[in-house]
Amino acid sequence: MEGEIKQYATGSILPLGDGSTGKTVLTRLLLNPFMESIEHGDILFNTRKSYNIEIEFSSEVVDVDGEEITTSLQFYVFPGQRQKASADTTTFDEIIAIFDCFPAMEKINVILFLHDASRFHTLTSLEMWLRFSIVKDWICENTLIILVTNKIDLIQPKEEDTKQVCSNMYKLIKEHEFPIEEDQVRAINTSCVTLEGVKELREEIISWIARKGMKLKGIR
Ligand SMILES: Nc1nc2c(ncn2[C@@H]2O[C@H](COP(=O)(O)OP(=O)(O)OP(=O)(O)O)[C@@H](O)[C@H]2O)c(=O)[nH]1
Ligand SMILES: [Mg+2]
Repeated sequence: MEGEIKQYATGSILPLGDGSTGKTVLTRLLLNPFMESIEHGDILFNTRKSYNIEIEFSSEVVDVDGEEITTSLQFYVFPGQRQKASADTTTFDEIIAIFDCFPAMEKINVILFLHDASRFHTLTSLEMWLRFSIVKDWICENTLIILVTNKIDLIQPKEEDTKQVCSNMYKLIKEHEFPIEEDQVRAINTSCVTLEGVKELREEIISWIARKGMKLKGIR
């Protein structure tokens, strides 16, 4: 039987940011935008601090210029904690050292730089997270960078702060001669409580990976 050629695109997504900024919760919400409120509540109230890598996948058919692309998202979520809290807890640096050599971690399609709108220092520490991504050489011409201001249900972020950070990030990336355009650094405000911005963020990620992710062909 003759099969039909199917188009696939796959890409990695890396949420980065300090502990408790919402990386794990937001990832779970991005995976399933149609969840029941009971599951939403369970994710919000029962998510614990991460001490290991969390790998999550989802797949969806996306129309790109009239062509159906089966788009797979691969989320690699690490703990935000960089200082050791006690002898038996693990840090971001310890876990990344193990998973660094994953092929999917070589170049990242979407990096989410998350901060918590109610804790200003989590915004200023994004420069450190960006410098880390630069050292790791995760950014390439197919990388979309999104500054995610999370927890906007707690406090409304100042637009000028977000704009300033986006512009500083782009400047730093260009100083290191990464081949990315200014519109590859974007900003989205989210709340994992009200779900504001979550769908918009999901659409940005899926649409980017459908177009710029690794392309494969297969037979249906
Ligand atoms: N009010 C509010 N709380 C949130 C929001 N997003 C996440 N939280 C809460 O913030 C806490 C931390 O969320 P996590 O997703 O565990 O944060 P994380 O960035 O993965 O933290 P680490 O695993 O320590 O790196 C949890 O209690 C969440 O329920 C949000 O948009 N608004
Ligand atoms: Mg976590």
